[in-house]
Amino acid sequence: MKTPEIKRNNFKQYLKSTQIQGLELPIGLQELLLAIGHTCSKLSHEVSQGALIGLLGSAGTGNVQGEVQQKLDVIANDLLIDGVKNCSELAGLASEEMELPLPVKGIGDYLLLFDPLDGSSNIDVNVSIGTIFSILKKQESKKPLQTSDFLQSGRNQVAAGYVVYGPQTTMALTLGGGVVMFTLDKVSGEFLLIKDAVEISHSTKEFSINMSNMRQWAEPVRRYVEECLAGIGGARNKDFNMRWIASMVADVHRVLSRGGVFMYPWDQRDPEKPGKLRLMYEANPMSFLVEQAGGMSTNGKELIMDLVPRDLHERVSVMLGSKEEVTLLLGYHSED
Ligand code: AHM
Ligand code: MG
Repeated sequence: MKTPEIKRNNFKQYLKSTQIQGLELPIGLQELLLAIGHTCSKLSHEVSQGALIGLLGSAGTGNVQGEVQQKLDVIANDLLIDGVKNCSELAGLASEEMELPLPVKGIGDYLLLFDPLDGSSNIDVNVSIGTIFSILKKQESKKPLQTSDFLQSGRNQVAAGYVVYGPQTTMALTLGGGVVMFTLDKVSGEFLLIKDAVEISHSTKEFSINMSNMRQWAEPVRRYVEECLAGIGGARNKDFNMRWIASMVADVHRVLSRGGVFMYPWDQRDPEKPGKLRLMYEANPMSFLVEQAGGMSTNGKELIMDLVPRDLHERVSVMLGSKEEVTLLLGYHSED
């Protein structure tokens, strides 16, 4: 069945027309966002070709986190660097795949952080994966770049988003005035606006967590999940559904699309680590999106966006999504 044709703004038109606090989006930021969009549309093509062009499997290298890199992790990282390095206001960038930041120009207004291909364990099994990005303002734009320039709280983000490579390639974006979504039209190669003012419902019946870690969780998380599992006969008085894609991008996309709560909490497998996910290029951008869509995001004690990072690759416990659930989780942690 053919649906009637709708005239949709493309990404460029959206960025040109949008205003933040009554001001046009700075040209340098528009340029950077368009470069990210353009690169992700190329990456979407590579991802969809997979084995046909020999892109599956391990790269035989490790990253700074001690994780095995997949070929596509490395390709995505290189593509992103190449795609943004000539942006006029980009001072530097940092990536999950690189130990140190790359001073692109060293000076300029913006800093880019990204996870080039999140959900690496899903690449070879043809399950959704994605790119996550966060843009910060460089505080002193004319001074040469230092790693410490990146260590700003998530509240300082001027833009954040992700691109999920699934049945459709969809981008979610916030510039601090709500959340919008675009889907890649693979014929024209353009991202077209599909949703404005995305909102996460305050209540939900869906939770998302890797249940195989249950015995390792802290008490408040165990209590929360046990109550969800108890369903209508338990303390929550309703039945819950569970989903776990193991790609944060795809799991958060579901939360933004139909509500829910996503958790990757601290656990005692490696008690010194605050969590698995990284604060600066995974948790912060996702928290910005979630808050802008009316949801909440916490590490159990504080809102993630309020945390002041000490390290580029710092890890954090994450619980985000529908307000009622995250509020409950915060309450359970405060009793602990
Ligand atoms: P990655 O950045 O190396 O892909 O790791 C992050 C991913 C998240 O996308 C996802 O939520 C989590 O790891 C899944 O972890 P697990 O395999 O422990 O369930
Ligand atoms: Mg990741």
